Amino acid sequence: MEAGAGSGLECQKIMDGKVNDSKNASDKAIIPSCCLKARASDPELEAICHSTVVSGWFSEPESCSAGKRVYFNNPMWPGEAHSLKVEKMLYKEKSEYQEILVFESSTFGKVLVLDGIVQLTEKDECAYQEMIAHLPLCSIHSPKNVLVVGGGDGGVLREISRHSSVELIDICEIDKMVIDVSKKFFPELAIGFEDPRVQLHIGDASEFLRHAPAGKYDAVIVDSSDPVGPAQELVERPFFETIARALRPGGVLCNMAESMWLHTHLIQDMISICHETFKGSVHYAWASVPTYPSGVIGFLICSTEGPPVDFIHPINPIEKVEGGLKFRRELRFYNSEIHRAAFALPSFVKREVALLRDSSTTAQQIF
Ligand code: SPD
Repeated sequence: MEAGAGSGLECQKIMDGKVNDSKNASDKAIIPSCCLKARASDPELEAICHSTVVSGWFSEPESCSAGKRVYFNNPMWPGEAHSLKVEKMLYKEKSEYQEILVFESSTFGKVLVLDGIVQLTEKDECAYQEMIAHLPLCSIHSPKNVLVVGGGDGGVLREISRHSSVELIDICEIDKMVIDVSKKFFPELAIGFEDPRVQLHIGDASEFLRHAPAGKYDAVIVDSSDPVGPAQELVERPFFETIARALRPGGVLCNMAESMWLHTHLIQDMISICHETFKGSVHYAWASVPTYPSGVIGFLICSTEGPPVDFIHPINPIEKVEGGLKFRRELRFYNSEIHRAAFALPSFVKREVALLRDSSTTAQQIF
């Protein structure tokens, strides 16, 4: 199905609140991409999620509001709630952009939550940060200039620092308070900011990219929050176009790309846009992160036109990067076997995502 086409009804169901009735909820378990776009163009429909702790349990999230309506679901994963037992609340504050919450959980260590959504836990953050950094950087020879979009906790910077060939790590984070909170509560991640190669830019990433010299970066890593609220435009075409422009020929993008169990529409949209924008190769990879909805997270990984990039067989394996395995701390999740395995997709994903393209295109050609 073409993006948005025929899905206005689904959009209407959600805006009418019918998504909470059990029949409709089971009919449609994911938010259609048209709704995400509608929200972007109509501030009245902007979804705001709230952190709630009831009887010592944090639930992601208990309630969200869109305009005047309140939903007892997150529109990104309706009909589900993910909970962690809270040992101690450590911090709760509203920044200019979002609500920031930190708590000590019983089983996953400290947890960082933005607008009611878990961003990381001390126990499983290694999987996400290591994958989003090393999938792209191990796929190109000798990366030098890297840009991180978002990533204010510093974990992705920590991982990029393992690459001794890298000379410059620009990071553009919109919310300075996230950085400050990470420095206070998550020193094992915020240590990433101590690397002298890091240049911090506080501001809007689209704006930053529009002013970046064309072809400046070997790799861009988009470590955003979910596309509800401030991160909405990070899944839209103009944003991908500015990234493609900022990359050198044969440069690579790795973008957080949600869950294949929950968001095939959104993944389809992103893949479609990236095929048109990047003109090199476009792949989808995934990893297990137990505290993210459905327990997995995906990565959209693309290259611009130029020297071809073989993402599946890393040309720059981490095991051969000087100090790569142990810089600052040992790798906990990523290795070259996990890298290759991350591109193996379940059959339903190959089928559903392949539907996006014209019927003559097989799943094999896409992945
Ligand atoms: N559903 C949560 C996705 C969060 C992605 N960003 C995590 C930031 C960690 N550096």
